[in-house]
Amino acid sequence: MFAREKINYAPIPLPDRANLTDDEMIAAARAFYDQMKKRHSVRDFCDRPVPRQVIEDCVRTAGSAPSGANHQPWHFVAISNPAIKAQIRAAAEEEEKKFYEGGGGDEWIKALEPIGTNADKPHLDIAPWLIVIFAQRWGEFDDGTRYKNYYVPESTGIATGFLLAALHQAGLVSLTHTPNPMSFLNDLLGRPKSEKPIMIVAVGHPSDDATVPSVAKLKKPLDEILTVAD
Ligand code: IYR
Repeated sequence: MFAREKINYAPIPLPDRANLTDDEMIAAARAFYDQMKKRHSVRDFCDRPVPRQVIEDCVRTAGSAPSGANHQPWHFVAISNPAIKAQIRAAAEEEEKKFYEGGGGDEWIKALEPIGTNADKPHLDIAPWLIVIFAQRWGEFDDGTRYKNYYVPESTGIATGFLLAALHQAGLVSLTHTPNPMSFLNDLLGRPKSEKPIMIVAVGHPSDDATVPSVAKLKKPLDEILTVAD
């Protein structure tokens, strides 16, 4: 994406400055929290389609995330093709079966009990879209030479967070899914070995009888997650 000669330091005035009053900030921060706390990971999807344009804009949001040296070390593959989704489901369930039959280890499998997960992943078929996030270990200049990427897990993690927030804002539900190992996704989706699949996000609308585990509503209180030094 980058032409080597175009990468130089050239500051521009801060675009899109918000400039809110303190009261406006307080209201805006609370309104965003009120919106985000309604986001849940949902495992029960219905097959209602979602316009491609919505997915594209949510990925645009993800792509606006900050990243190490602004290298944007990510690639997203959005899949609505039923045959490809079925292949992903079959391959993921094969891995999950090994995990839940003991491969994950007793402690991990026990930790998942309150979440109610198991090796069946019907959402990978039913959700109208799967978005796979790939992390790029290195990038390529227009002339084909390689450059190193920095803070790749952090950058792709932030972008994925943006993606989940954007999907929620668009009125959709999502589920992050991380079969282990995930390298089958490179072959299935034709991505180069230099990219590491880090997550599958199932996206769509919830089924009428969708549930979430009650523990999902237990969030650590602020005094547990925040220390203020003032
Ligand atoms: N990858 C498995 C197991 C799993 C692991 C964690 I940590 C979770 O929060 C949920 C599931 C699966 O997707 O079932």
